[in-house]
Amino acid sequence: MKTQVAIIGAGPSGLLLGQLLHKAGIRTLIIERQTPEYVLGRIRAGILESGTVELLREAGVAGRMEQEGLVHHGVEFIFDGQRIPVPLSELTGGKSVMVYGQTEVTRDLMQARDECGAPIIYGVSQVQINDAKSDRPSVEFEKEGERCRIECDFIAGCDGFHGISRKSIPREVLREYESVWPFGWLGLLADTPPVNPELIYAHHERGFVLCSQRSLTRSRYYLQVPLSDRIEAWSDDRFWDELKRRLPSDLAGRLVTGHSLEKSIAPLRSYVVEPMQYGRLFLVGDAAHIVPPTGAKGLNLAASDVNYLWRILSAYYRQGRSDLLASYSHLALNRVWKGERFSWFMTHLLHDFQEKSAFDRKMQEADRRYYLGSEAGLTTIAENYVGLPFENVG
Ligand code: FAS
Ligand code: PHB
Repeated sequence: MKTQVAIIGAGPSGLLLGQLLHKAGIRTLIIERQTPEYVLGRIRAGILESGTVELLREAGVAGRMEQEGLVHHGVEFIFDGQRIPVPLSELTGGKSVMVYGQTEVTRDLMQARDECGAPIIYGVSQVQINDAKSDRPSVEFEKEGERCRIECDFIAGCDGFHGISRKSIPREVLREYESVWPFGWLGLLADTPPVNPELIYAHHERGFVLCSQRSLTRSRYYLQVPLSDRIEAWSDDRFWDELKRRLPSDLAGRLVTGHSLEKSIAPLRSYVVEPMQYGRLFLVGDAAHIVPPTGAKGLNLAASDVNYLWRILSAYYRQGRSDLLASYSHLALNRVWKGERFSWFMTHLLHDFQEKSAFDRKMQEADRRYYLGSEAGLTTIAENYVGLPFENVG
């Protein structure tokens, strides 16, 4: 098999990159380990930055999002029982975020891929990357017992944190940066109306709370839990009771509870690998970086990488700009580290750290009072939350 860009992974990174390159007339082939149903079954992100929304429009897959997505112009913080509105649009010259689940983004991208007839192969195994440093790299994989080979110009490693792309780069080439957080997030999805029109990020002495949503009839809630907690110990009733204990009484009083459609505990990690390219292999999204979800940056940083890579590859094929190929890692990492910082900042600001010293807990409290009590503080939160601007390519 031959193509111009071989894409490993059919999550949001791989599908969005494939769609943008296809629209630019560049041939791609996507290979995916799982089935489409499995990929769609993963309940993950819910908030799209303004830049991600624009990119989905540029990819021609924004139709259903425009119909069903919810534009949010603000978000709310709570600490010491005090409710603090953050007027995102007012503080950022009109920018907003879109509430539209990653599952729906992935579904829209899968449908677009099917409609354009561009090749995608599910259920692959034994994937191997060859000759990434040459100008004729290739990808091998197995499908139904047959060994296959893709000859290509470039390889996009969009295969997530546990994929093979990052691991196929010699370890001595890579620099890894990691911080593992001492707690997890217990998430619950339910067909219940959201407790509040805007998202709520709440600090509480019993632990962090996030009240999010997928639509006006589907809610997503998260509770900070110890890493030792197991999902079997969390019945729906226990979840709802704990959520009510961590919310102010007026919100707890109007919380609509219901049966969980999905319930899971996710560990929190901050991770970046440098560089994000090796010869003609480019790492994209979770293959290169992970953030704690507190800043709603994971999916959006994946889109950020795609924004840079598709423009660089389009300039290569359409204007002969091979000089831009070497700029991908630097451009992507500039924005990745700002996303890592904001996610780290929000996680530090809002979670309960049992092991912190009394002094450090006072510093954390002072941070909350400063950032949530000043125009400058609220503005820095708002401009990072809606998404910082992309740098120009070339
Ligand atoms: P993905 O991991 O989504 O996709 C990688 C794809 O590659 C997968 O389909 C995988 O099957 C495939 N693959 C792996 N190895 C392969 C191989 N060898 N060959 C072929 N295919 C292979 N982000 C937020 O912004 N907000 C959130 O609330 C949030 N919650 C999250 C909760 C959880 C439990 C997790 C794990 C992540 C969460 N994230 C969240 C982050 C998440 O949304 C990611 O940022 C996003 O999925 C990144 O997309 P991809 O880079 O495409 O990686
Ligand atoms: C979600 O809806 O899943 C969500 C929203 C905002 C976050 C994290 C997760 O910061």
